[in-house]
Amino acid sequence: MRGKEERENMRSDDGYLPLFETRRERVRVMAYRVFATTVFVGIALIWVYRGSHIPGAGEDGRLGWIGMFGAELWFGLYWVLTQSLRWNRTFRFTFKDRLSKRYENELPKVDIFVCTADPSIEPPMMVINTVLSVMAYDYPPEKMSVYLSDDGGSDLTYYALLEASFFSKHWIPYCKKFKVEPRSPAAYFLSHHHHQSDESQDLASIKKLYEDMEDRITNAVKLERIPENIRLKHKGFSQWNSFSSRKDHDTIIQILIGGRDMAAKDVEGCTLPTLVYLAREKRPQHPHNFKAGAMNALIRVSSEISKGQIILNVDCDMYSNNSHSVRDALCFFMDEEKGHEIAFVQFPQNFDNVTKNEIYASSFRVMSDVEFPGLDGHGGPLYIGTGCFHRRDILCGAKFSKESRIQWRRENVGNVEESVGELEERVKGLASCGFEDNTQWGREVSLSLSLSLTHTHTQKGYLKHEFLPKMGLKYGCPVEDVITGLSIQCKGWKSIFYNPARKGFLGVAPTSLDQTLVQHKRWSEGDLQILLSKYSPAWYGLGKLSPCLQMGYITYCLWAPNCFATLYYSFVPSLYLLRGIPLFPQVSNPWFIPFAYVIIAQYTHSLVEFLQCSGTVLGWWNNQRIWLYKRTTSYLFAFLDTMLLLAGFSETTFIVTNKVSDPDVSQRYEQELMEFGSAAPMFSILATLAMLNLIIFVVSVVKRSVFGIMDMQIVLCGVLVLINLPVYKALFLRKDKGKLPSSVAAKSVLLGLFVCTCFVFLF
Ligand SMILES: *[C@@H]1O[C@H](CO)[C@@H](O)[C@H](O)[C@H]1NC(C)=O
Ligand SMILES: CC(=O)N[C@H]1CO[C@H](CO)[C@@H](O)[C@@H]1O
Repeated sequence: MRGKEERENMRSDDGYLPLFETRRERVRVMAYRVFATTVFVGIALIWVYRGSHIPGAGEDGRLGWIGMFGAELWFGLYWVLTQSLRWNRTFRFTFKDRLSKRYENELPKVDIFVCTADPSIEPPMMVINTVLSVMAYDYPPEKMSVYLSDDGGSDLTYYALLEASFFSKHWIPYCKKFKVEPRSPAAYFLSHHHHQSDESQDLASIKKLYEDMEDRITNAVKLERIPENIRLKHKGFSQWNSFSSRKDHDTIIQILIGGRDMAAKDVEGCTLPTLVYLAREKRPQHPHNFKAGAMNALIRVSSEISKGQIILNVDCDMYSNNSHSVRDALCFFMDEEKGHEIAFVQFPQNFDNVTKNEIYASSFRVMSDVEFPGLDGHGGPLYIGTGCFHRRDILCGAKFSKESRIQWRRENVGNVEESVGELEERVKGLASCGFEDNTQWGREVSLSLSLSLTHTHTQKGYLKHEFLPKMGLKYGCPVEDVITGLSIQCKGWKSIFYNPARKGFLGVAPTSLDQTLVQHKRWSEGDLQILLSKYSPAWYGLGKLSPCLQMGYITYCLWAPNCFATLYYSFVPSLYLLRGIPLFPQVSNPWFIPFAYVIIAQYTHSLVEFLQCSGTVLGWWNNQRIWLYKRTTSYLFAFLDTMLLLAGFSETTFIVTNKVSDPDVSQRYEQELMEFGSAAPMFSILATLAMLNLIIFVVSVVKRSVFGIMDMQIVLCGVLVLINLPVYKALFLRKDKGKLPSSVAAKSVLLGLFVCTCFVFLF
């Protein structure tokens, strides 16, 4: 009641002041629309030219020409789809002072989920730095609970978390006293090792505590076991007595801080946030559904322990770089006017280890600064699995209604009489394998479902479930996050993209080409599966999402099929060059103009856009290279694997990206030297394409004088050679371990020569 009165007073006295503001870029967007229209005219002219100049039957190059037409049709149509991302960019700004003025005493509870899966590639020290950074949020500690889900079920991770719980008693008050940023100890000490000024005394002592802890943990990790004295001292370790393997164990749950008898205070006597360790039950015969399964177990367990109305989830490598992010997110959810429609607030993925020229294009600059703000203008960005705040009720299937207002009142959960031990026992079952059987949790989104006819759904009983709320994250898709976000948006909820100047979360970007390509394979594969699933943005989203948002989703879903047009363009024109068959108009031909215009305009625009997102020219060039490599390898493999999956030959897999690399690799990464180092099939494709183009380029230049002819095929071939320079270096010049193995070199040269010879003599 009181809240309502205040709100009305606020309106009458000083007008209604929203908690966040939305700005649209009108002038720039208008200018962009004009520009895009001219590019579209160019594209249309290219289509007309291709369609009207097809060589007759029996003429040279007819097949190649038709292929070019197909590729350009695809490129053009795909370009049209991507326009949705640039048509209506929207930026958000929050007013945290208004939030605390109005709601400081009514702030909702927030549950923070940190997910880790494997201690060998996600080191416990990294995990606890993330945990400590979110525990130290500038938010009332009694309203905050941090959960670590450990799918590795590792006692080492548990041990590290135990140590972190002790360290937090010193770290959190230190952060508050000196307004420390960022609040991940490792990142903070790294940025503060030079100037030890006024706070030096405290800094030195907290740093000492941290380093001692680090020593103990790294020692335990190195020995792969917990020191006996520690193991005996803390009863939590006894839960590993019945542990047989990470794929086969009981639920392990430990409330390290919080609850009636564990309400620890920090060294200054202040309450600490609740801290919980969870390793859900795993059985070999039971699918565990990867991260989505872990998230769902966390949702259930937390609903008995703290029941925060807001859930934040972060990957274990993404520490908080801004202690105000929770308040930022609440400015959206608690806004009186628009807040009730918002289901989730997504922060961008940023990384603190991208090098200046981002050799693997891993900064996602354009995505964070252009594309996602673009989606936000049409109803909200995708949910990308980390750095995202959700409303619990919506994640658990709440129905959308325009009128409903949520009550931000604190709910008391749990039994006050209950001890921590009893509580732990009680919630164990919620994280068991069998709990989800015959429930709506996760509701599988298998591909075959969408392809079988609707009446078979009824037979299988799917239709009758349709009306029950779907609970939690969806299973059966390598990008469980995107499909979950999509299904939420299809119900009518909105999402928000919030990208503050000081980044909210910083993670670890891949540091080798292999990791980068594998990561993109998973993403593009998952997105393609969404397109083919029941929740396809193309038809399920019809009428539920705004058409532009639909287009935006489809842009990502079509990543994988993009491979064909790009593959075609990256060797067919070159092969035809070898035989002197033109596939493009000559410079003197007026039809040359649309080609030149589209190419120059698009690339200039992309460069300018990249620079506006504070990238470098070389960084842009590297981005173009990765663009090509993703399309010719990751996307191709993703497409093929999805087809195999459709045909029933394979199963969904989930690969966790490695977050540790040996010092050698790190050094090369910092020198921005591309890391190959193995004979992965993807590299063979890259090397062969590179060799093919090199051979053809050399032959063409030798065969005719380059002067006087500005043949687009030569230019294209030359650009492909130029962009592949790091591959040639890795094939023939480099001596370090990151080079391409000589077997790949031999294979690519032979294959390149073979294809060229075949093409010249056989066709
Ligand atoms: C992370 O936080 C620090 C300290 O507040 C700030 O200086 C830095 O710019 C932030 N990093 C990014 C990428 O925003
Ligand atoms: C520039 C930078 O910080 N690079 C680091 C990024 O993270 C990887 C993996 O932890 C390190 O190996 C790099 O040195």
